[in-house]
Amino acid sequence: MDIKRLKATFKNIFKADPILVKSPGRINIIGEHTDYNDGFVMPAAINKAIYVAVSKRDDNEIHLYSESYQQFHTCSITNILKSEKGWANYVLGVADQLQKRGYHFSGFNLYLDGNVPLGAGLSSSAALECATAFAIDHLNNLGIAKMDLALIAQKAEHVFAGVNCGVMDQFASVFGKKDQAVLLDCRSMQYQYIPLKLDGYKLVLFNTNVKHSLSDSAYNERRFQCEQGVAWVKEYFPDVNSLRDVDLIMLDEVVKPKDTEVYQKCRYVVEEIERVGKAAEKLKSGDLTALGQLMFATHKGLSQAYEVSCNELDFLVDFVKNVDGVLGARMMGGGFGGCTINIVKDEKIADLIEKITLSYHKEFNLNLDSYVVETDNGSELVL
Ligand code: GAF
Repeated sequence: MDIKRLKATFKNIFKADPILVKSPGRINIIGEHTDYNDGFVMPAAINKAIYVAVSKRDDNEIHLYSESYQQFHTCSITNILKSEKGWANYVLGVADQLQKRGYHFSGFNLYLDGNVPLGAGLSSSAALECATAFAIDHLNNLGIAKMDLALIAQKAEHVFAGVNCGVMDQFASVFGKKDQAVLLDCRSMQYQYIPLKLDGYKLVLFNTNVKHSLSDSAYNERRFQCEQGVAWVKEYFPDVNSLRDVDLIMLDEVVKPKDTEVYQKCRYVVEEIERVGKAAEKLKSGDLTALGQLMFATHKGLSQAYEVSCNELDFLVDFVKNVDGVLGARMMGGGFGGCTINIVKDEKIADLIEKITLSYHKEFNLNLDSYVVETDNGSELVL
């Protein structure tokens, strides 16, 4: 990202000097659809980020400009309402949440740019929310703890974007660390960094370039199905509060006879929570082959049981399954499009990209984008 150009463009538009905040997108090694079930996730921040340049205003107005959409949005800080411009809602939602929590801050100008591919499941929206929260906090000396910034950003997504997401994406964008994955317990919010030692291998993302329209509604529906399963189990096991507390025997006894669909969904989540624990051990001990197998197992669960995959994602995972030098692959994020994440041997990457791109185009008449990603630090001020 050209920082000089970014600051100059801001100055040109808003006639002021900004602070600049960078918040990264994220990958997730494993632990999908577990965060809103009080389970574990293992994301990492990546070297693709959203940048916001922000300055205070001395009136009570919020003035926003998005470089990608080439659009302005303006509103009063005393009446923050949802906008028809989707991108603006991620900023406004955060400002709204800060106000609801009693924080006082001035009007502001915000210029937004970045290199996280939009709609690719790399959490560009969470990155924008986190960057906004970080910038308002910093400009106004609000002293908000990092964990609260992530939680405020998550709540903004619920209220202004209408997606009842878990906390993984915002957490990763704030707490990511270069060369580390983060193992997060989404119940206690305790976390530990695990060195991402990939000696001789790299993480490669394949972007399907599709985002099927049911992604948001299906996400909320899955969340509801998980809650339904928990409610049924709770009738017999009152100490159960989430799928984190549920085991397969409980599911077999209580949920299976009631509804096979809900059973399948809950079963996937219970198994995936267990898989994350195993995956963390494998990563710590450097057993990338075993980690890769767990990733394939996650994909199978997401595709066949949780039913959040799509033909394009399944095609990409099937394609690499028997390719020499690929240890693991799976769809990543909410589903219905976006990217797959793959662990690929260095010297095999170029050849794989060439072949899979050709085949994907032949099959779907769509371009495939590939990113060899590096991990990076979470939200920070850029000087
Ligand atoms: C999306 C959500 F935003 C996350 O909270 C998480 O649930 C993920 O889908 C699925 O693991 O990225």
